[in-house]
Amino acid sequence: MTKKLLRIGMIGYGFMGRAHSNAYAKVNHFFDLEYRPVLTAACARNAEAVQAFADTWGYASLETDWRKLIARPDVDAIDICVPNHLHREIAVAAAAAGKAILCEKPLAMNAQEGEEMCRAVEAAGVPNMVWYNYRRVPAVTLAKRIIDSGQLGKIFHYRANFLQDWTISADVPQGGGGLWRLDVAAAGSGVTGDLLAHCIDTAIWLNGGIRDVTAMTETFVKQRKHVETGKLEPVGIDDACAFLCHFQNGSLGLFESTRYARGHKALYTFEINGEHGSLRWDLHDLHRLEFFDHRDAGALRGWRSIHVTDHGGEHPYMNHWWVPGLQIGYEHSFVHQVADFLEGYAKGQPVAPTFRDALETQKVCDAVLASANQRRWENVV
Ligand code: SOE
Repeated sequence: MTKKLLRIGMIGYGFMGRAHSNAYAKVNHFFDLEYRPVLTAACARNAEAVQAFADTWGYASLETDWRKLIARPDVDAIDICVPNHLHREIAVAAAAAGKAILCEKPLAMNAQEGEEMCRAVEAAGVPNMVWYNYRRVPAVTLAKRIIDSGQLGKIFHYRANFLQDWTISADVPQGGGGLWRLDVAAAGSGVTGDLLAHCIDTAIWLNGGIRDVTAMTETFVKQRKHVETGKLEPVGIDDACAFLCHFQNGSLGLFESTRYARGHKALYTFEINGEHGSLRWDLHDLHRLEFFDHRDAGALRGWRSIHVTDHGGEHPYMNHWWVPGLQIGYEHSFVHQVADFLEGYAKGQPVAPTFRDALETQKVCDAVLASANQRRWENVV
């Protein structure tokens, strides 16, 4: 059957531009879908860089002004892969132009912007999704199924970490194309919006809403050279953040993120403890889910390490890939997200996390930053 086309206009060409383009290129090889994404146009201000990106990934045309991209009738969906401070304006304009929108995380600089983006996509009735990709690592999706089946019983604890070590040197500058994540004007926050946002998105998905938080943040390097001005400028982002919270289901949460944990490159881990059992997951070993069931027979009771690579519908997404036992990795979480998006698009159904879902994460991030600032508990509102 000839596929219907979803013509993609990609804005940005960094790490995420590559991750998403790769997913669009692969999805129809592995998933039987009504729609096929087509790499119609790539857009960025730097014509030379975007040309090189388009050549590598096979985009058919270029734009250097995102407004022109959005105005193009041959583009159906806008993928926003630019620094956070540009998300709102692009998304609101893309919604007004009737485009579907796939926006890189976090949704926005703060919840106020996020709310405006939600209103824009909802008023326009356009499909929208935010790239919180870790939900679709098969082991994480399996964790969701196990929790939803009630096997863990009442939940008491949820804890998550996202640890990196790439900004320890005070010589790393801030700003510009590569290091905008260190520039508060472009990123909005540091590890809270960049890394904890992933942990919060997964946590809300697995364990429900977060009621209130108490947080601390630290900026270890107070000044860094700014790539654009060439001057030493104050650092406005949080280098590290830890917070406690109450979930709406009564369980307690403990979250930590830093870019100063020497030896850790992207150690995202979570653990959830319930009345009957526990689950834990580690991004560095992402195809495994560890499960403990207290109801197992006494002598055999212990942590199981489930290699989440089996077929037969038991292990999420895996029947689309190789033969049982052969694992997949990071990039596949994006392929799964595109596959789910295209399925929802064909059926006219929303695909989570929508902008509205991602706004919940944004609200928690805002409360975390406010709590650290005010040195007190903050409700998530
Ligand atoms: C930061 O280093 C980063 O690339 C985040 O921006 C991504 O969202 C995360 O998945 C990996 O780390």
